[in-house]
Amino acid sequence: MINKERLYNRLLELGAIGKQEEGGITRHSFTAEDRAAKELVASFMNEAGLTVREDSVGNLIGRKEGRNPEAPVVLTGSHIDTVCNGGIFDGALGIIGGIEVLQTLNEQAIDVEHPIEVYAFNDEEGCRFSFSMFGSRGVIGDLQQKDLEMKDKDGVSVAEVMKAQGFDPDKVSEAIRTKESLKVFIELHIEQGKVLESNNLSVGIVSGIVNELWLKCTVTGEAGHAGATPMNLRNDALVAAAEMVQMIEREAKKNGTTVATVGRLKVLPGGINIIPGTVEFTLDLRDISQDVSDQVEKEIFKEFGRICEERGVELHTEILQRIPPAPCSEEFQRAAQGAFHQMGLKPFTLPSGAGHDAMQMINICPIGMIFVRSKNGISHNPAEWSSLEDCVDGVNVLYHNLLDLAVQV
Ligand code: HGY
Ligand code: MN
Ligand code: MN
Repeated sequence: MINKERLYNRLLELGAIGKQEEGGITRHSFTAEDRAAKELVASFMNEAGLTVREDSVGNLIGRKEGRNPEAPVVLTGSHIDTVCNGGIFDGALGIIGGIEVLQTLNEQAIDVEHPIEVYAFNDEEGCRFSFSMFGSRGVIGDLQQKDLEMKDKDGVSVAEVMKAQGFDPDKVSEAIRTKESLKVFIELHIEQGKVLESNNLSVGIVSGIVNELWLKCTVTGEAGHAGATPMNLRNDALVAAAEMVQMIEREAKKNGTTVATVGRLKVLPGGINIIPGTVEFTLDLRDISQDVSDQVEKEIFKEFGRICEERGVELHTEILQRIPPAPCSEEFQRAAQGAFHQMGLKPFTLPSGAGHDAMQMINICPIGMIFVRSKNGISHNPAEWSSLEDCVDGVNVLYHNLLDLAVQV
């Protein structure tokens, strides 16, 4: 049904925005690259015959009208931003795939009862301001003053960059959608793991999304002279932090489902001949079970205390975000299985180890996710890749699902 060439060419065209010398693409929120990407996606939405608008938190939205404009809206889409030096499919596939479905429906002059909208969500990755899903949190009404005051590495706040791009931080609540106005949110996304590939499948149905706990940890020891301070008289913040990082890996490995990552670490003051006085690092902790995640978190904090005691350092932790796991609706999973059968594909269900805007949207409507195979399970890396055939399978499943949901009276 869909136009394969158009789908892939648009993915490649969007994937050319934010190209980095050292490889991959970087498109952070409220940057020139982000603006260029939105202009391009808006042009695709126009070509698809959709009405296009940008909401008060920077989400771009394309809408196909339904016979009943008051009927709850069927939503799809994903995020338009990327991590640093990321791949071209993460987020983009859900946007370009959603536009392709709506353009195909319009070209086939297929009328639907419910309006269908495709969102290009702003700032899902959280790479610029250290908390994620800004755009989808705006849609559910979860943005607070502290979020708008968060600063990037150059000390510029969310509110400041919003104003610089013509947004009014006092109007973020205008992006809110009500529960009554929505039917379901379905997100097409690459798997970013190896499960589909190891089962030799192109697409899968997501059962649920793991939780996400992001912490900022600051270890304070005592800066000192690297030459004149004997080893037994040191409170070296970096050696203490290093022991904490290894302990985090050890605790996460214990149960086989939890994942923990220290993605950022900063050593201060950072002189070759100075014993580090302060170390800042981040922790990203996830599990499909909130109870298991809570248990691992408790163990990690117990061990933090032991290490601080033994090494004479202090630890301050700041919760950057705490998002519960998000189950996908059973009804959607059954509907997706129907689409798989319709397409002669073997229905296969798997959890999502990655976080998605759907984790926010579950607060205002049921969610569903369709995964497309990732080559070697690689993502958040320039080598991220999905084949045209696999992307087409994913978009065709999305086509069946959106159509089934939108035609129901
Ligand atoms: O962090 C994640 O799981 C997603 O890529 N934002
Ligand atoms: Mn990502
Ligand atoms: Mn993503």
